[in-house]
Amino acid sequence: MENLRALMEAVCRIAREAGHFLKEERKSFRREVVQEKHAHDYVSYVDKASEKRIVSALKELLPEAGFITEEGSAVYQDEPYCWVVDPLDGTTNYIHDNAPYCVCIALRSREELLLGVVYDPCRDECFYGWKDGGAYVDGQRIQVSNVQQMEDAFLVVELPYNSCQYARTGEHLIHNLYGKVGGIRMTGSAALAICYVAAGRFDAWAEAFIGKWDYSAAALLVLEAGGRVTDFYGNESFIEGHHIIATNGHLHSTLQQLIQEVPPLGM
Ligand code: LIP
Repeated sequence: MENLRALMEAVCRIAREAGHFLKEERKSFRREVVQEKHAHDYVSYVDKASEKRIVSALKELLPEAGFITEEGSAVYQDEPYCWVVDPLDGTTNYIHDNAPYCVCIALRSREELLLGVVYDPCRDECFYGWKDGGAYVDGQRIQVSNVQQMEDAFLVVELPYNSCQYARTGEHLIHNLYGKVGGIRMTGSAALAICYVAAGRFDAWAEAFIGKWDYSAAALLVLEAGGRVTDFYGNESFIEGHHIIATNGHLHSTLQQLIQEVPPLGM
């Protein structure tokens, strides 16, 4: 696709506007409006309204593209290009007036990710990048860290909603990493945590039962920042997957082996 950079700059404007909408709505947000899609998987009018705004803006930008979105307000009919949109990643944080939460927009072809934008309205930081164009945060080029050993690693172990299928794996990871690495965090926003891997603020991240909308935009940034992204089996063609590992590259096989010792049920 021609001129990915110009397209990405327009997507950054759309993501910032959507982020400002989230922040404005947060001021008058009432917990009573929250609905539950699945156990502990929440949604509110803010997720849906934000998605509608983003989808209509992207339709003007690239009318021929399809959509894969968290709230399902637009569809994919095997178009050559597809937007992958999470209008509010970190919904549970948002509902409780916690950070982080963000807006995620990726564009992909049938084979690969082409551009990614993640806007964090809490810190007013915009992470973005395009294929073969590098990854950036607010104009600064970003690179993954150079941490080689797990004992020095600062990593993220996210626990998805699907506790019945992931509890054993989560417990195994925490049990085998706790006290043996530099630090473990759980953020509640896959997209921002993966952006932090791209920026060298974390060294590795892993989560299962994750939506394409949660990881696609940020995964492109890790690849452009010199890192590695695969599914839990180590496949580089991960964009249809739901079990994802994103690292600085050095720690990838160690983390993947640890997960494979107790893989999620049903995987
Ligand atoms: C969330 C992810 C988070 C994960 C949650 C949920 P949402 O996305 O960002 O990493 O642990 O289960 O999937 O629902 O806030 O867009």
